[in-house]
Amino acid sequence: MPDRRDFLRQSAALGLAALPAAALAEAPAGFSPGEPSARPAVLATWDNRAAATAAWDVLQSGAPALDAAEQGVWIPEADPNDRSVGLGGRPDRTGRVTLDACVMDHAFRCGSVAALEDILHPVSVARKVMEETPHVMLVGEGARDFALANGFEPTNLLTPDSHREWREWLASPAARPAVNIERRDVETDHDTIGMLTVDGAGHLAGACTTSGWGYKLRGRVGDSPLIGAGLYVDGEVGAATATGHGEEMIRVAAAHAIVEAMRHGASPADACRLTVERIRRVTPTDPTTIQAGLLAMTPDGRVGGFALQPGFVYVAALPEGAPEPEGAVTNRQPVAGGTLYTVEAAALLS
Ligand code: SD4
Repeated sequence: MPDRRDFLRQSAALGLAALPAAALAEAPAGFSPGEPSARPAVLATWDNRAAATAAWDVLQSGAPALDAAEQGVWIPEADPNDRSVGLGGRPDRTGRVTLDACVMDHAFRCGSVAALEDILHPVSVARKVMEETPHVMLVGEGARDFALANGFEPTNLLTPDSHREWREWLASPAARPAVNIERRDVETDHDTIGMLTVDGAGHLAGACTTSGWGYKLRGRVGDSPLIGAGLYVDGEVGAATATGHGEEMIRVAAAHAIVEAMRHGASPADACRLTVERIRRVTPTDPTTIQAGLLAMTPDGRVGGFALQPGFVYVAALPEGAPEPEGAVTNRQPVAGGTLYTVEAAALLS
């Protein structure tokens, strides 16, 4: 066991100096005796209520956390109106829909795919990579070949609407070559899903899936399929996921940074805040032009989130009797045995 001096030294290195003394005295955060248990629980980025409800129902049936996370994110993957995930997702600038996804469970098992084309449920291909191969990550054509060899059907993911919007984008000034063409004003239409789940046994899992940055350069991969950037799960300490401009999350290994902050005593919301602060401190990009929306969960079902810009909304399904999530709760709706909250996360910038 590291002594307190070691711990304080490590904490300073991690930028945790601002934590209250009470938080520093306790580690790891996942096991604080006396706190009401909030299991099972589901947490997801953006207003993904249908996905959170689906995951909640899977947990209510007694299935493990990983099944819930996978089946929860199937909903936006199959929704043609969701322009950031799966079917109907915005293509790259050459008009091809390329998908990024990953899964991770409490036992450090993880799988991932990046730049995958023609497959409706990249999250399930990621799970297959985890379960059926000695690897963690497959990309591009190799990932597609692996999916087809494992029974996934080829599917055209470019819907007529997203094709039309891409053609309009091509004709717009935004499509012309320019310095910093990849940068643009903060989008308001993100809805990449990162989902964290904990089951009744206290096992955590997570899934993250996206079509990535709309009209990105061909070959661009964001944070969502990267274990440690868009998703990280440590079964003893907690889990974290991210949405927003993936380059920023990659820069600081955001999901891993959040989990490490929790390991050193930070609450889920504080761990997200510390990581957002770090992003703002180190980014070479103008922080007012980027978004980072971060979420975290402990094995006892405590949840929290924090964002760089206002407007980051998340959903949490929690059992009856569990404390409400921190932040501005904008909607409460009943789910079997619990409540589904929509929460506007606190933000660093105004
Ligand atoms: C990416 N983080 O590819 C993803 C995009 C995202 O909501 O989160 N959109 O950078």
